[in-house]
This record gives sequence, structure tokens and C-alpha cells, in this order.
Amino acid sequence: MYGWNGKFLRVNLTTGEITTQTFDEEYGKKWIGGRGFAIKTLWDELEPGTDPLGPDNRLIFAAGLLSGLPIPSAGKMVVSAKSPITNGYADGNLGTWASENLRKAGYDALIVQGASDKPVMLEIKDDEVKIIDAAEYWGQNCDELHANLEEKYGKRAGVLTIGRGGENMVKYAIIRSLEGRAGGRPGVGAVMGSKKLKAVVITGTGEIPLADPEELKRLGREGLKDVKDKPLYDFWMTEGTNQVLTWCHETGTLPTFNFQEGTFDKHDMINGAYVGEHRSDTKGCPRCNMRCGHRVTAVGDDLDGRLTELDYENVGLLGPNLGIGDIHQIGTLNLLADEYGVDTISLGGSLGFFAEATQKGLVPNEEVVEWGDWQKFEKLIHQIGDRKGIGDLIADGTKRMAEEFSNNSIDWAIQVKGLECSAYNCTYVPGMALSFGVSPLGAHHKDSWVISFELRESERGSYGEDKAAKVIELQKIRGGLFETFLACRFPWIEVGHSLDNYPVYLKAITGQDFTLDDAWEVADRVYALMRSFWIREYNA
Ligand code: PTT
Ligand code: SF4
Repeated sequence: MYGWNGKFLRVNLTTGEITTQTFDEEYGKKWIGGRGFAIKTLWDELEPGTDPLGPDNRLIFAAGLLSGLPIPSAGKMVVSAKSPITNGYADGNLGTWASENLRKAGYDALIVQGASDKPVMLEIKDDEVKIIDAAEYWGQNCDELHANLEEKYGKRAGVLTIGRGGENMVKYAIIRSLEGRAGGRPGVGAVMGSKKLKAVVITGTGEIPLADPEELKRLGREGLKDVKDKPLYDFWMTEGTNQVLTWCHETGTLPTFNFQEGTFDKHDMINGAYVGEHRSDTKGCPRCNMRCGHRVTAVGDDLDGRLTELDYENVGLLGPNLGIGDIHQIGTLNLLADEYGVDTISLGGSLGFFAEATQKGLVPNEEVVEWGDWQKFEKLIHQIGDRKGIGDLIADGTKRMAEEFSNNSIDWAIQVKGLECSAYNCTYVPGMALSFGVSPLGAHHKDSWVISFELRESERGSYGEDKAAKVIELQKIRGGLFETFLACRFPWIEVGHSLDNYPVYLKAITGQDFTLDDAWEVADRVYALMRSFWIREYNA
């Protein structure tokens, strides 16, 4: 069989047992990889009602058929678990050398179960797999830890870490890799912390089993050239995802003051053009020629001059949503989120909710935070990451805070299924509200970013069946194809690298004639199981 190794690596942190489990081509074709392997594992192996932060939850690191290969923007891995914030399916799509190394080490996925009673890390070198003591690293934040592990294992090792946010099980803790890659917004990092697993380091020296490696190299070179030659490429390289900010401001969809407003007067000091001009450099995922991590300097006593990667979601939620219009101040909050390893979207949503609670007089005097007071927000992030003082409550997210504050505050807790909303104010875009509402992940834009279609094709605020149809179509392409076959979706959605390229890549990888229709069938299967999982776990 080509493409798949046909092997999962399983580590039980309670018993110390390390095993492998094989699968055949029929299973591979049914679930493909990434999100497909993850949801199938969670569905089959978890008892309904399993505590997401208990030892029985599974923490899954899965590659896909495309991931880690030298084709456009494929240095990605799915990290997944049952979510401690939604109780449903959680995942993130993380840029990391770990995907390539995992496949080269001979595995398609790593499944971690059980929990250690002391801090440990996993060291995987091909078939040598060790659970080793990580006491010396416990308490370190992500950048320091990453640097230490990179020094020990090399720059091309796959290094996955949690910060103190993950250790302290902040409900929206993520897993980090590289300079600023962060994945698993619905609390996958908290699950890693609950297992006392501080890091995973993977090095693989074998070959990924490819049907036609020479052809794949040729296709990869052509694909990368196609991306670079696209008319939108230069604009993308200047503005990246931050280009969205101006557009959101102009359409009234920018989350401002906890989504109370949709425009922001300082938008031109934090938009894509401004960041493009004031950034220090760009970073990205492995082997990508569309690097989108625009790094700016942070400010403040301890962080002054340090670099941090900004994307639109980070800027939207840590900027206008908190009333902050200075890109370096936003950078400071972003850097702290990356250091503690907490999701910027849920963090910005939770801080925005807390600031609105202040505005409405619900917060005790000593804790209040005013819009735009970035230094107070900075202090709160330290408290959240370490779960100290009021930070302990904010670390549980908006829905839990709304229970605490009552006074109908659930009405302005901007979340779905408990997961805070990505950076789109839906007042005038009901299609995007639908997309958030029907996502089994909660209010994440990743699977169906219908807003661009909606604003392009219809009157602001209008309703129509075409929007619902588009939500379904995008769930298949973004949530299905890109999350199971596994590559970054930006070459397709941002510069127009055609979807028709992917079956061609898959032919060289597997030797089989995949069609896009096959991909949609897989997408439907995977999506149906994610939904079923949500229904099964709801109040289980
Ligand atoms: C992703 C979510 C996003 S989506 C952003 S900005 W975006 C936030 N980034 C964070 C960050 O940074 N630091 C932090 N501490 N928390 C963060 N939380 C937020 O996480 C990311 C890119 C981006 S940047 C996007 S849109 C695309 N997402 C993809 C996807 O979902 N699937 C796919 N096949 N390709 C994608 N390509 C793009 O990847 P999550 P990454 Mg991602 C500093 O993780 O959980 O999916 O949430 O991982 O490697 O950082 O890539 O404007
Ligand atoms: Fe990573 Fe950005 Fe490249 Fe996608 S476009 S692979 S998110 S650097």
C-alpha cells in the first residue's frame, strides 16, 4: 500500500505501555487521515460522557496523505481530542515538522491515552519510543521550551509543546510548534496538560511510502511555481491574512468592544497594509512558499523588542475587540498568548466579555478593566495562564463567566457550544452566523468561511438558501478535503491553486485514482461522525 504507513503508534501514559496498531487500505481509504483518523478514534474508543480532562480522553496527532510532502503548503498536522470547552470534537490544524517526521518514523497517527502522575515528554525516533521525565521543563513557557528542545534534537525535529496555560488546563489552551504556530483552539492543549505531557518530539529517518516519488517531486515543483505565479501572490505576501481587517471594518463585521460594534476608528493603524509595512519579517510552516506569520515587535517591560506572529484573527480579537489600536500593544498580548500556549481567539473573546462586564458594572472594583487598557489586559493574561486570582475564572471562557455574572450576560457571551467566536461580527452576515451555529467545533471559522461569498453575492443582512448551500459546500472542501487529506487551504482559497491539483498529487502518492467526488464522500462521512459525536456527548 502506498501513501499510508498503515500504522498508529499508541502510548499509554498511565501504564507506560507503548504499542502499534496496523490498519489496511480499506480503512485508509475510508478515513484517509488527519481529522478522519481522529474522529473515528474518539468515536470508537471513548465511553459517552468521558471527562475531557480525565485519563480516558485520547490525544491524537494525525498526519494525512498530503501532509509533510513537498507540495504546496503541506507541512501540517491535525491535533485532536474531546474538547474540555465544548464537550464535543476538537481539533486544530498545526504547522509543524512533526507531520513529516511522524510519517518518516513509520506512523500515520500517534494516539496518547492515560495520564502520567508526573511531568513527562515523549521522544519518538523511528521505532524507538520513550516516555521520559520532563520535570526540568515543567513551568517553562513555549518559546523557552521550544528553544531548549530544538537545541537538543535539531531544527528539523518535530517539536510540539504546551506552555503553562496547558499545564494549568486553561480551557482554551493550544499546542504550539515552531516560532508561532498554534493549534487546537477548543482546548487540545489543556488535554495534553491533563496528561502531564509537556512535549512530544518526533524524528523520523525513513521514507514515506510513495507510489511515484519522482513524479511527486515534479508535481510539487510545478505546484509551488503555480502558487508563486498567481496574480494574487504578491498581495498575499505583503498582507497575508491581515488583509481581511480593512474589509471587515468596511462591511461592519469587525469585532469591536466585544462585538458590540462592527467598525473601529483606528483600523488603519492595525490593518494588513500597516502590518505589511511595519513588520520585521515573516515566518511560516515547513516548506511553505506563502509564509503568512507577519512578525512585529512587542512592547512593555519584559517583552520589549521581542517578535511575535500576527494573523487577522489575533489582531481582530486582541485589538478592536478590546479597544486596542496599536499593533505593538496587540503584539504584546499575542506574544503572551503564544508563550502561555492559549488560543488568541478564545482569549480575546473572554477578555472582551470581561471588559463588557466591567462596562456594565458587574465586575468588582479591584478587578475592572477599561477598553484599550492593554497593560491591564497584559496582567490578566498572566493571571489566566497561571490561573491566579480572577484569571482562574476567565480561564474557563465566556460561557462559564456568564454563569458566574448572571444578569442575562449569556446574551453577550459571544460563543457557540462554549467556544468563543472567531473575528466576524455576524450582525449583518446571517450566513456566517449559520456557519458558526452549525459547526460541530463551536464558533470556529475554519470549516466554513462563508462570509466572503455572502458579502460578495448578496445584500448585507439578507437571507437566502444559496448561503446555506455554500456553508455545506465549504464544510466539504475546507472541513473535509483539507482536514483529512491534510494540507493548508491557503494556496487554494487565497491565491487560487486549483482543487483539481489535489487528485493529481494523490495519484502520485497512492497510485490510486482519487476524484474530488471521492473526497466529498469522505468529507460527508467524517462530518457526519463529528456531528454524531457532538450529539452523543451533549449532556452525556
Ligand atoms: C487556528 C486559529 C487561527 S485561524 C488563528 S489566526 W488564522 C489564531 N492563531 C493563533 C496564534 O497565532 N497563537 C495563539 N496562541 N493562538 C492562536 N489561535 C488562533 O488559531 C494557522 C493558519 C491560519 S492563521 C489559518 S486562518 C488557516 N487555518 C487552517 C485550517 O484551519 N485548516 C487548514 N487545512 N489550513 C489552514 N491554514 C491556515 O493556518 P487551529 P497554524 Mg492553526 C500566533 O490551529 O486550532 O486550527 O486554529 O495552526 O499552524 O498556526 O496555522 O487568520
Ligand atoms: Fe502555514 Fe501560512 Fe504557509 Fe499555510 S500559508 S502553510 S498557514 S505559512
